[in-house]
Amino acid sequence: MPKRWRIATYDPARVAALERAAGIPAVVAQLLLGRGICDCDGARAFLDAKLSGLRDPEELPGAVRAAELIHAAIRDGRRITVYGDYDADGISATAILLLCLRLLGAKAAYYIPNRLDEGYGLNHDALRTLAAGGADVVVTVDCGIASVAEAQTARELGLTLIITDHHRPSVGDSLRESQLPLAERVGHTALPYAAAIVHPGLPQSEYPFPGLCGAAVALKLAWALCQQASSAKRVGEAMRTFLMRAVGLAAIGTVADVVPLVDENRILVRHGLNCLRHYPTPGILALEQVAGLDKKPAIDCEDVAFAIAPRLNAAGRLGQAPLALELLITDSPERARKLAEFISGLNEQRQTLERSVYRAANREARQECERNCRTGLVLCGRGWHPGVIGIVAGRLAEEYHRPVVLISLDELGCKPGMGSGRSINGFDLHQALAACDRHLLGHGGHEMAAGLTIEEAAIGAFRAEFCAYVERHLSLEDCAAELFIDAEAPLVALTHRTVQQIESLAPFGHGNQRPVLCTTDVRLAEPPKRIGATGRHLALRFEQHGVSLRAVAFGGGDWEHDLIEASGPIAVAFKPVINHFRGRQTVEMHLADWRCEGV
Ligand SMILES: [Mn+2]
Repeated sequence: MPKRWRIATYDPARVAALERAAGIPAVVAQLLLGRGICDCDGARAFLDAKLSGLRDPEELPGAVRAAELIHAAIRDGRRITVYGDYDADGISATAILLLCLRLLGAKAAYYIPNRLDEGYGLNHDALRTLAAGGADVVVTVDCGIASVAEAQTARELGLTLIITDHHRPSVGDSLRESQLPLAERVGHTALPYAAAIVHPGLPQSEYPFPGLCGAAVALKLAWALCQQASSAKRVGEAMRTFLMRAVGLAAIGTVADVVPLVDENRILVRHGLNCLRHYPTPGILALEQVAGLDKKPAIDCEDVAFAIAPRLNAAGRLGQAPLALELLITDSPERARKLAEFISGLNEQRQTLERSVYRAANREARQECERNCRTGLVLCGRGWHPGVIGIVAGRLAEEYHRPVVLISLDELGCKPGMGSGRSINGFDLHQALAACDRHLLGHGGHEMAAGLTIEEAAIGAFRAEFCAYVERHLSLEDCAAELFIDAEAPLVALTHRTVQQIESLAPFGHGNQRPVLCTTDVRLAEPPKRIGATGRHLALRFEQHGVSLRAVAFGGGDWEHDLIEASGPIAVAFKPVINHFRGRQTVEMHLADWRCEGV
């Protein structure tokens, strides 16, 4: 299905004013205005993204109280366990807090639940195990805010519970009758009882930026701990080095959790990418080496998203998250190298599993879509590895542009099915599951991604209700994929200087996408050439009014035929990039889409 192009509108007078005031090229001014930055000061702050732009940790609700409680526990020699999560954000968050506690001389341990047999978040059995093992204080990272009943268990076990999280709390009305007295109600939400809750986005919170990931919340708490330990805003040298490492780890969590790269997240990632290079833990260094990143002059968001985070996640997906954590916190380069190699092996295993589930699920998806073109997909298969169904659901949601739920059925048919769903822009998956929850054993997540458990026998009824819900809430128009285009710009405008300025809007990612430009009246300067081992990509050269530029269409190999057939001028949508090759820098286009003109 062809994509609809949506070109951002703009006001030429405002573009001209910002162009003059900030001394930047018109297209850059237009890109900034499109990102809601209207004046010279805003443009400077955005382009500089200084580390000092991070808010003081004292401003984060709960951070001061949590830090005080933790310091008291350290002073009293009480044992602290950091309770984390098995994804890249949760592992990074656990590493940050654990390194900090050890630096402060705490008796600190960690616990990461097993994705395959415990699942996400606090659970009763784990808390009992921790209490029996002598833990006094449990500090959650990247989880816990929805664990109303589990917090009660912690209390009964005599544990001091400190929750740090960034997920949505439970809605009070969704709690079972028996749980209601256990929760503290704030408006419509129900919070677990805890000695402290550190969270950037609870209802009635005054914190200006709720978009922090779990690792960034952990970083703020660690920073508050360091400040209190130093009795000063400026911390000593060892703590400073630790905090720079922690900024690098927080950047991994931020990119991996796909939170919007604006405000504090943009600052964290911009500086964190540098910290990963200049203040690496032995584990980060080893990861960079196994992924071949050590040869690059700098680490960018794509390196984190496609090389570092998937390796950490692979460990969790295959039930080995503690190894990824050990990798991040070890002091030994030798052990780091071994762990990094082992985890890369797990990542290759994950890729193989993913391919096989993708093939099976895609076969089903194609048949379903032929039957009904405007509804969601609920697909299930026996033995699909539960650790990869989320990634495959994401790929299918993108390909078919509709919400997708994949359910892994137990090999023996005795345990309930485990499902994972991914959504598309404008469709709230969390709400959709809540609307069908009478068929589910449990579910959790947010707008774009969610998990569920379901009895096998209930899948048919769930599918019918879920698909009916999708049909009611998704128009035919929503089902057509859209391409957002930031601005029109002729090839002649793509000078080295301008494209370099566009690069300074980086780091790019969710919420701050690499700009897409378009232009018309373009012709092929030479026949396109398939490149890549299997000819998946296309190398091209475009020409417009005497200016010619090289372009690459990643995954666009199949366009070859149609592009040769297109006789007249075409319109192209593309991302301008600077290509570094053998010490030379050239402007290049990454082709996103194209169309014949006059149709
Ligand atoms: Mn997270």
